[in-house]
This record gives sequence, C-alpha cells and structure tokens, in this order.
Amino acid sequence: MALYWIYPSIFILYAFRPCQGLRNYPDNEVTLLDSVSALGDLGWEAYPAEGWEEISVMDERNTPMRTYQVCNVMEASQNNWLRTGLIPRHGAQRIYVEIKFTLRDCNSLPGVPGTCKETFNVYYHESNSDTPPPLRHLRESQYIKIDTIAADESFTQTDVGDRVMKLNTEVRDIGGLTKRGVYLAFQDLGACIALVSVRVFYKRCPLAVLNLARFADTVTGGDSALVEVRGTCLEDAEELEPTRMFCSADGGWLVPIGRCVCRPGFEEVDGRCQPCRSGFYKASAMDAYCVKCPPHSYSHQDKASECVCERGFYRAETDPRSMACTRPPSAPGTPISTSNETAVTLEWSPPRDSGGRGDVTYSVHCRKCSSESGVERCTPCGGSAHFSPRQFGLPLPRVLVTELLTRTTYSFSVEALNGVSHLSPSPRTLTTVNVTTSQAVSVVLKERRSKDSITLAWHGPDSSEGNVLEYEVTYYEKNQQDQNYTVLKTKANVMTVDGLKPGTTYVFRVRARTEGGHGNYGGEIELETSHEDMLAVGDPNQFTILLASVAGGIVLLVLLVACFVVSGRHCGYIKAKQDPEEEKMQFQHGRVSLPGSRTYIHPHTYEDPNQAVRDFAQEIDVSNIRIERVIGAGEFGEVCSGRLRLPSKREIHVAIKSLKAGYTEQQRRDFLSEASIMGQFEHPNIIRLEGVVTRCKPVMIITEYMENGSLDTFLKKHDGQFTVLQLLGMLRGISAGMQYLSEMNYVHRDLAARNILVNSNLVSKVSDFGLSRVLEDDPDAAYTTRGGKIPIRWTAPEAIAYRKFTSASDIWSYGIVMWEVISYGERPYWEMSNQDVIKAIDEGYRLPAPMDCPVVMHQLMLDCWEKNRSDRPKFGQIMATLDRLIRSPSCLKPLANSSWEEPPSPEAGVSTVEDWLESIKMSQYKEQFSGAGYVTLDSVLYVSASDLGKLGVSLAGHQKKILTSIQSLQDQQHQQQQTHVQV
Ligand code: ACK
Repeated sequence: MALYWIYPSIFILYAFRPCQGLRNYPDNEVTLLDSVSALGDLGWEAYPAEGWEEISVMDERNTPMRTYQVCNVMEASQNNWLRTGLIPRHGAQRIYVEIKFTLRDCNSLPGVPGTCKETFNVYYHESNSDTPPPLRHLRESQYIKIDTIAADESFTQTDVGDRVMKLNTEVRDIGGLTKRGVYLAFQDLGACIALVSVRVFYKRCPLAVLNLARFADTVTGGDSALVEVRGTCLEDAEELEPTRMFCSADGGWLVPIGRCVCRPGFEEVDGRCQPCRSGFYKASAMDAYCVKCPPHSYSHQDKASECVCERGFYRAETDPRSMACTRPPSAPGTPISTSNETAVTLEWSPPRDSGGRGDVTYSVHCRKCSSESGVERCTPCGGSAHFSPRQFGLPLPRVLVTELLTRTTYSFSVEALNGVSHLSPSPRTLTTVNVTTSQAVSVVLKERRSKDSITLAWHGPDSSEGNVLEYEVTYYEKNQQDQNYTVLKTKANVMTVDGLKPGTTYVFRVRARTEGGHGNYGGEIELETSHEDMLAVGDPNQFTILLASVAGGIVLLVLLVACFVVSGRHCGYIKAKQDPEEEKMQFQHGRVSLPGSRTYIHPHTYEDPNQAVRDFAQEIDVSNIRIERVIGAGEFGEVCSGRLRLPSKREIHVAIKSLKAGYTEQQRRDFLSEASIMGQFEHPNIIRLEGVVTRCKPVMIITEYMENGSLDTFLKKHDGQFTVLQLLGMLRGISAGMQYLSEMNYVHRDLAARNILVNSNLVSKVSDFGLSRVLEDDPDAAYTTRGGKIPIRWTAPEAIAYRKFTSASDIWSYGIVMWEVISYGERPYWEMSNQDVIKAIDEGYRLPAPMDCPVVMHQLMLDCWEKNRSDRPKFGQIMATLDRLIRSPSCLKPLANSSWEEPPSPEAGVSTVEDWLESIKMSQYKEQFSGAGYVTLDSVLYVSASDLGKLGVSLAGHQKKILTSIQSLQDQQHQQQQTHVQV
C-alpha cells in the first residue's frame, strides 16, 4: 500500500462523515445498499490481495466506517477488482448507483510513472445466486460496464496539507433488470482512489393519499413510461369514480383521476373520513359535510346517516333526510254547506296545524241518513253520489256533491290528511256536517232543435216525493233586455217548445208540482235554435261531433298559426342566439371585394365551389412550376418542394400539394377548399397561398415554402437548443396569426404545433385550413361520442362535449401549443389515453409546467385552459403579454419548476467518439468520423464547421449541435486542466 494514502484516510475521517447515522435520503429513493451505514464487515471481495483494501476509519464520533482504497500508482499493469455481495433489487427494474470517492491527482504524486490513472471502471453483473464464482476467476465479459468514472475534483498534496478534501459524487443507473439482484464491481487500473461510500437505490413513488384514496408505494417503471396505479378508498370512504394516478420514472405522482367520498355518516376532515358527531348526520356520500339534525329529530350516536324523529313526528318515505320530521294535521274547520235539490256544496277552513307540511289534502265521507220510528240511521252513500273535483285527496277545502236524492239528509265528514297521516297510529279527527236536499226536477237530459223549436226532456223527482201532477217549463230569450218569461205546462216529462226565432238562444227551467205543491227549479239550460232546418241536429252526440270538428278546425288553425309563429321565431332565435363568440363562419355569398371587409367567407356558401376557388386563388400555369422533391404526404396526395417563376417576377421556393389521381368530385372540392380559405388571408404569420393549378392534372395548391417544416418535428429535432426568447418569438408569431384569423371570424379548430410551419428565419406560420382536415387528416383526431372527429388533446372541453368551436376554443389549443413549444415537441398528456385526458381535464387537472418553463408562461397556459371560455384571454391580450415579456426578459427568470436539477450535459463522462456522438443523438455520423481518422475524443476537440462540411455533415442544425457539444467537451477539458494547474 502506497504511503500517500494515509492522508486521505484522515480526511475521510473528519471531512466526509459529519452526519453518520443521520443520513436522510429523499423519500422516493429506497436504499438497497449503503456502505456507510453497514454495521459489520462489508464482506466485499477484492482481487488481487494487494489491490483494493478495506480500511476502517473512525469518524468524529468514533464510529467505525468502512472504505475501500487502492493506490498502487507506482507499479504498472494494475487490474484490481473489488466486488460487492449480491445486491437484491427488490422488484426494481432500474437501480441507481451513487459513488462517493476521492481521487489523487497523478501530477501531485512525485515520481509516479506515466501509468498512473485518474479514472476507474464500474461494472455490474445480474444474477440469481448469492455465491458468485471467486473473483480470481472473473471474466470481464461476464460483467457489463456501467461507466468509466473520472473525478470532477482530484486532490493534491497541497489539498491534503490544507486539509481541503475534494469528494466526488457520481450517480449512474442500470435499467432493464430481471434477475434477483446485481453484483457491482470496481476495476482499478492504477489510480489512487478511496471509495468513501457506495449507495445503491431505486426510485419509487411513495405511498400517497389524494382525493380520499390511497395510492400504494410504487416502484417506478424500468423505462421512462408512467406506471398506472389504482387507488383504494380510505376507510369509511367509497368510490365515486375509480381513482388512478401515474407514477413517473423519477418517483413523482402525476395526473390524479377519479375521487373517493366519505360514506353516509362520515365527513372529510384533514383528508380522512371522520364520523358525524351526535346531533349531526350526513345522509349521502355526495354531501360534503355532516349537518345538524333537522327540527323534531335527533341522533344520539356518532356516524348517523339520518336522524330519528321525535315521538309523534314522522318522516314520509319520499321526504328528504334533511327535512324536519312532521305530524298529521289537526281537524279542518266545520264545513259550510249550500244545497239545492240534488247537490250540496261544502266549504271549510284549513286545519289550524298543518303538521309542518305543505301537502295537506282533504277527504270527504258521505252517509245518507233516514229516521225510522224517530231513530236516525245513516248508511254510506256508496257510489250514488258524485264528488267534484273528487272525493279523496282534495287539494282545496271545498267540494261539490251532486246526484243526491232530493229531500234527503246526508251526513258529510271531512278529514284533513298529509304525507305522514298514514304513519300515525292515532285516530283521525273528522269534522261532520248534516245537509238535507230540497226537491226539484233534475237535469235536462235531451234536447232536439230546429229552426223554430226545441224539444226538452227531464227526470222527474223520486216517486217517494209523491205523485207529479204536472211539470212547469219556463223559458225566455237570453239576449233580450226585458227577460219576458213564458210558462208552459205538461204532464209528460218531455215537451217541444215551438214558435221560437231561428239562431236564437233561449234559457229553460223545469219544475214539478206534486200534491205537496211546487218543487224547486232544477238548473237552467241554454239552448239555441238552428239557423237552417238542415242543421237541426237531433242527436246531441252529433252536435258534439260537430262542435268537436269545429273546435278541431279551430285547434288546427291555432296550431298552424302557432307553428308559423314559432317557426318564424325559431329562425329569429337561431339568429339571435348567434353568439359573437360562436362559430364565426359567415354564410354570405360573394367576393371579399369591399376594402376593409375582414370577414372570412366560408366556401360552402358558394353554390359552385369552383367559383370560390376562382374568387380567392390565382390560377397558375403549370409551366411556371418546377417540382424538385417530395417532402411529405398530405391527406390528398404528395407534398413536394419546388420553384415557381411567374412572368416578370423572381423565382421563389414553393411547397406544392397535389391531388392524387382517381379522386372523386367531392375530394377535389375539399382539396381546393383549403386554397379558397387560405387565399382570403394575408398575414406574415399565416401560410401564403401562391395559387392553384386546376386546369390540368394533377390539381395543385402552391404555397410559400417553409424551410424548417412543421413546428413539432422541428422542435423535437432541436431539443433544448433555443433560448426562451427564441421560443417566445415563435409563440408570438403564432398568436399574431391567430389574432388575425379571429378578427376575420375564422375559427381554426385544429391549432397544434404539427399545423404550424417554420421558415428558415424561425418565423412560424399557421397552416392547415382544409375543410375536412379535422375529420380526416389529423392523426391525432379521435372520434367523440357524438361521432365527430376531434384532436382531443388540443381541444377545449366545450368543443369536445358539444362542438362549441369558437376563437375561445382556439385559445385553449393555443395554450397547448405553448406547452408543446416550451417542452420542445413533447406529446401533451404523454401516453395517457384520450378518455383519461377528457376525464382529467374535467376534474380540473392541467398540464404541469414543462422543464425550464418560466412561471409567467405556465400561468398564461393555465389562463388559456380556463374551464369557462369567457375567462380565457383573447389573442390580442396574449400578444400584449408576450410583447411585455419579450421587452423585459427578467420576468422570465423565475422558473415554474426551479427545483429541477440542471440536467448533466449529455457529453459528460463519455470517453469514445462513438459514445459521444450517441450521447448527442448524432450517431448517424459515426462512420464519417472514424473514416476520417477521428478515433479519440481528444481528436474531435478542434473540428470546425468546415471540417464537418467535408465530413458530410451538411445540415446546419446538425453542425450547430455537434459544434456546441465540442464546445462543452473543450470546457470540460479546460476545467480538468485548471485542476491540474492548481496542483
Ligand atoms: O413536418 P414536415 O416537414 O412539414 O412534413 C410535413 C409534410 O409537408 C406533410 O404535410 C410539410 N409541409 C407542408 N407544407 C409545407 C410548406 N409550405 N413548406 C414546407 N413544408 C411543408 C410538412
């Protein structure tokens, strides 16, 4: 063991174990091995014997601490191995290895040969067995290299003297594990190293409780995918909607969906369900809180889901639990009766106590009484009396009883009832009144009419009333000022009255004379003579039919008029309803020829869609176009790039969309509709239409060429390469274009980064105006329950739910585009399903701020995602905000997730050209580099842009990426040299 080592050991003692026993790790990390807190011998195997050495040192609390050290720098050809025992992975698919070590700077060791190293290698081997073959039989090929570890901070003799220690911490991860555990192996090839601590851990999403659901401690997925976890409702809670959350790869919970609620008798307090106290209750899981028992009820025990009624009070089955308990009403007031020969009207006052309810009704019981030998006997009337409106369940305190016998005494008892009367065992209280009817001729049953006569028939009084001697028929002409009566007499109970005026109404009454004298008149009846004899209808049914048909005619007429009025109003209504925010496609016909008229005209308003194309798009002669190459595939055919030279104009670069052969007329119309829409716009942030070719095949749409293609692909390709201000510039462009469109009353409906094109100056322009695009073209569109196809992740909830597409729904989509831009083309809501997205949005979830997103930008996104569309900003306001931010970039400094660590630069730790190119995702150039002799990392440090050109890296973006990375490699090397110089 080299003599140099003693010093670091001392430093380990004092410098690196300040918190022995207090090591706290984030609660989403589960430690599988921690060499520092191991109590006994670590039992790691070292080979050869003179290589790694376990050295126990004491920390400041005199606690022994184990380190492994090696420092055979004086001898060449070192190959010293140190291997841990089997570290069980406990189900984790990805584990992390955190190594803390110190490393001596070779230059600081006087006289060491050039073989001295400043790195060591870390390997792993997956295994199910905890008895590995001895290390001396180790074959390197059985182990997989995790990395070569270099020190960020090596230390020198001076550091040792100054007692300044430089501890390095490196973390590496190993994914895709399947066996019981892993062995870690450290290979030293001649460096002076002390392994101060080795910690192996995996990440998990720690047990979480949210929305009254418990989400179990979950091991993160092996790759970057989210792990979906079902929640279970807490005790005394029940599921309102299945609960789910996603455990992200870095141990955080994302996107809570669903909810549990406290079951009846329990309420939520501090995130748990607590029982309702006595005197309180909660009837439904959907109620938020326990509430006091309603009047006349109580709960003596906890957890009451309803309160019990006090004695004498009841709750009807249909009464809500929140309603006071009630009781039957008191008796109604004594009825006042009015009677004639066969009818009685009864009226009474309502009960003084309604029992606390509003559903009091009345029932009337009828008995017919007669006295025999001075004793009155009453029997139920049965069906012989008729009650109007009814006998039982009368809503008002009155009833008309008809079809009674004349000169008969009846006993009527009225009772008041309510919704709980049937629950009360107490006898009901009735109010009774006796009424005696008088004698009269009852109702006229029949009538027959002619121009000048009317025939009447009637029922005579009951024979018990005595023999009828004659009937007296009285009538008069209804509309005569002085109502002169005419009295006619007959013994029969039918009479024809002649000598009447045609078409005139008469009023008739009939009474009987018995031995006892004249009885009372029955009711009056009005009858009208007919105008013509032929209209003299004998049968009252026919009359009814006639009346019915006349009435029907009137009803029909009324209905027709009503329909007419309603339909008129309906049209008016549609118009009136046309919300200024509503879909703004104006269905007017004609050119936009009025200067200053800035309203978009929908091509469907044209009877002949070709006319719309002629109106808005210039026809280009195909000889002016030169197609160069295919750049993509559109819905209707290929998209190519090419050149357009119009007479007396300079040649320009254009994109050419063509309509594939074999199209239908409808497809041709849909294809060209994009040109007739685009041709109406003229704005620097809207893709410009150059013209169309319709007179020969294939039909083409020619637009300006956008060198950088669609924004989503462009951003993914340039991940992390722009400043926030550059991203803001792109967003400003999109919002300027959208403001223009919204002022033109055009609603885009499919605003998404994939539908924004970017030119070589990073100007972004809104594109994709085809009429059928939302239905067919967009790969992100999904069918909704209403059958329409909608790009769910980009679309406002009201547009998904009821197709309410407005400029405000475009604002929602704009917020999603902001998120896409700041996250460099990340897929909104990642791999969540469309259904989950809809649900999560409905429950108030919103996309979190992307990495490095300024707080203000995320706030602006959240404003665009306000549920209520009128609360969302307008494009003009968004423009103003972006302009303000661009003017004062300091506002962009606070980041929404500043706790996120700076990601390590991709090239950190790479040691070969291949690894380096891979780390910056440029491995397609591996062969070009090795072919040109760039085999070591040092050799690429001075590669220039022109060298790259010669190597065949011609894309400006790729050159930029490689050169930026070379710059970081140079910085890293510079830092390492600085450390050496300090030594
Ligand atoms: O992402 P990209 O490169 O950009 O691939 C698609 C492809 O055509 C199919 O739509 C590209 N594209 C469409 N219009 C234009 C244009 N005006 N300029 C350049 N590329 C375009 C789009």
